[in-house]
Formats: sequence, structure tokens, C-alpha cells
Amino acid sequence: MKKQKAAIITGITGQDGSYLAEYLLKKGYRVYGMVRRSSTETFERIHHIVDRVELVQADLLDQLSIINVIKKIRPVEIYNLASQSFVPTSFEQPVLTGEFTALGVTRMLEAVKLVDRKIRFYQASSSEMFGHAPYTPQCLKTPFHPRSPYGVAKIYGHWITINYRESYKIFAVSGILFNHESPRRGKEFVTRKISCGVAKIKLGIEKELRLGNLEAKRDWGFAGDYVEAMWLMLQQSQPRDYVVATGETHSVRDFVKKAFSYVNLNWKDYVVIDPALYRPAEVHVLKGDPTEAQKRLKWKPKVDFERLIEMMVDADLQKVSDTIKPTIPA
Ligand code: NAP
Ligand code: F7E
Repeated sequence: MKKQKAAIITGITGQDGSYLAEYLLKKGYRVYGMVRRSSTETFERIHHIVDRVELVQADLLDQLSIINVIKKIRPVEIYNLASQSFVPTSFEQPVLTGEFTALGVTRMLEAVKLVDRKIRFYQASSSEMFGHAPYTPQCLKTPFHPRSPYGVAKIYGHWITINYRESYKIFAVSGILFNHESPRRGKEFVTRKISCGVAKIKLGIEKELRLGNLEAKRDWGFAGDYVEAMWLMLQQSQPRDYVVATGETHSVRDFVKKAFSYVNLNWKDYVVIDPALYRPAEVHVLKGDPTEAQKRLKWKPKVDFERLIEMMVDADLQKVSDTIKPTIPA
């Protein structure tokens, strides 16, 4: 009988980790999720699969805990998705962001180097590394110009991954993923903030939605599609980095307009611009060139911009209406 492959996902409790865990379970992997200790459980996104994955405790800040987990599990693949991923927090906590998002990657790679150099390693790089990009669309050749401590930390993670590949012949690759969203997106990110806000306004719980810069443009895809690209990158014969994107860009204003009009509301009646939500340095336009991923990985996003918005608004309408349902006495 063929032995089941084991994979470790760091950040399994996050948006991408939850979709990737589902994807790898379907592929027949034994899935191990690395979780940090917390006083309350953060398993909301994986509650439906928690009995089919194994959770192991370690922290990106603690080298020995990572080595011990990898030694115990001996995975064939590691997906390093854990990080401090919210850009505004990186301005408030730049040092901690560097510890998690930059040095955390070195700790993971050092553990791979020490325990088993045959383990295949995926690093979650980001379009935020392009930041103030000199041209559009962005591809692997585009120079980096990050605009936040988060973007800077991700560049460190990106290059240390390449460095371990070149220095120690580890199959270590970076996926430079452009923004990807879903009903499981954290509520502080703009798309989910909008879908939650629209649902609450539609259901009469809130009267306004406060937002920052509506002119920023992003290349938004669906997280469920993007985890497939992560897996495909680790199945190739040669390690190589990829840009993963839809190749389309839309402004925050477009997203807002479509989300409100989907529930027959006019966004202008509800959106309030709050200058406090502007960033010290903004990334104005991002649009990725997914040609190489399409050609070599045969990867293509399935969910388009409109469908993504509808999916997120529908899910939040359902969640919000569940919370306001009157309780029927027994
Ligand atoms: P997310 O929802 O914010 O999840 C982050 C995960 O990291 C959570 O599971 C969190 O665990 C874990 N984590 C944070 N600090 C940790 C530590 N010290 N030790 C162990 N685990 C820790 O992020 P996401 O959207 O799924 O993104 C996944 C990865 O892709 C991140 O590295 C992100 O920077 C990167 N990325 C995301 C996008 C995007 O558009 N979503 C695009 C490009 C790159 P807790 O539950 O304990 O907080
Ligand atoms: O902001 C503008 C804001 O926080 C998008 C992370 O997953 O993707 C994400 O980073 C845009 C920015 O995502 C609000 O100024 C306006 O221009 O949803 P976001 P992000 O910063 O692009 C990359 C690829 C990652 O790697 C990151 O981990 O929207 N915006 N008004 C707002 N943004 C927020 N959050 N809240 C607002 O009220």
C-alpha cells in the first residue's frame, strides 16, 4: 500500500491555511497544522476539518519548537503561511512583524536544513513586495519597492528562501501571490470589511461604513483558487518562483460600488471617508502577470471579481442574519 504523504502547514488557522488544508486532505495527505499557543482557540476557519487534521504546537518565534515539530512529523512538504499579515499593524509593530514575517522564514528554513534537506518548502511571498512598482503588470523581473514594514519583511522572507535554495539545494520556492479573498478573510482587510458592512447595513444593524483610500487598485482573486497554485509549485521537477494573480485590477471604489449594488443599495448613501484609515505610505496600483503560472503550472483562477464579491456578501448576509435570529424559548 502507498504510504500517505505528510505535509505541515504553518498558519493553518488563517484564511489560506484553512483552504490549503481542505485541498491537501482531498489529495490524500496527512495534514499537520502548526499552531501557536493561545489562551482561547482560534479554530473558527478549520472547525469543519479539525477532526481530520493534526494540530501541533510551535511558534515562528521559537526555533527549537519548529525543529522538534519537523523532526517528529518528517513531512515531505512544508507550506509556510504563518505571518503577521496585516499591513497597518506592520506600521504599528514593525519589529514584531520582522520577527514573524521575516526571521520566521529563516527559522523554518534552518529547521528544514537541519532535519531533512529533501523536504519541499513553500514560502508565502506577496505582491506587497512590488509596492510602488515602476510598471504594470508586475512579474518576476519587476524590481521591488515595498511601502510598509510588512512588504520589507516579505522581501527578506523571499530572498532567504532563494538563498537556501541556491546554497543548500533545498527545493524551496516562493509564490508571489496577489491579494486573494474569501468569506474566511480577516474582517480588518478591506474586502471583508466591505462585505460585512454591506450585510450589516442591509439588515439594519449599521448605518454607515467608514473606509480609507478608495482609489487604491488591487488584483483580487479567490483564496480557494490560489492554494491550488501553492501545491502545484511543489509538484514541479525544478524549484522556481511564480507570480499568482488574475491579471485584472480594480479599485476599492469598484469593489464598494458592486457590493452595495448587489443588495440594491447606493454606496454613496452609506460610505464615509475617514482620513485616519489612510496609510503612511500607500501601494496605489497592483496588477500581476500570471503568464508563467498559467503556462508552466497550468493554473488558472476560476472565480472572477463579480462572483467573488457576490460570494462574500452572500456569506456575510447569512452570518449576520444568523446572529440576529430571535431565540425561540424551549
Ligand atoms: P492570515 O489569515 O492573517 O493568517 C495568518 C496565520 O499566521 C494565522 O494562522 C496565524 O495564527 C499565524 N501566525 C501568526 N503569527 C504566528 C506565529 N508567531 N507562530 C505561528 N503562527 C503564527 O493570513 P492569510 O491571508 O491566510 O495569508 C497566508 C500567508 O500568505 C501570510 O504569510 C500572508 O502574509 C501571505 N499572503 C497573503 C495574501 C492574501 O491576499 N491573503 C497575499 C500574499 C501573501 P493565529 O490564528 O494564531 O493568529
Ligand atoms: O487593503 C485600502 C488600503 O488591507 C487593500 C494582505 O493580505 O494583500 C493584503 O494587503 C487596499 C489598501 O490589503 C480601507 O489603503 C481603503 O490600499 O485589504 P487590505 P493589502 O494592504 O493590499 C497583500 C497581497 C498581502 O500580502 C497582505 O498580507 O484597501 N483601504 N479603506 C482599506 N484597507 C483596509 N484594510 N481598511 C479600510 O478601511
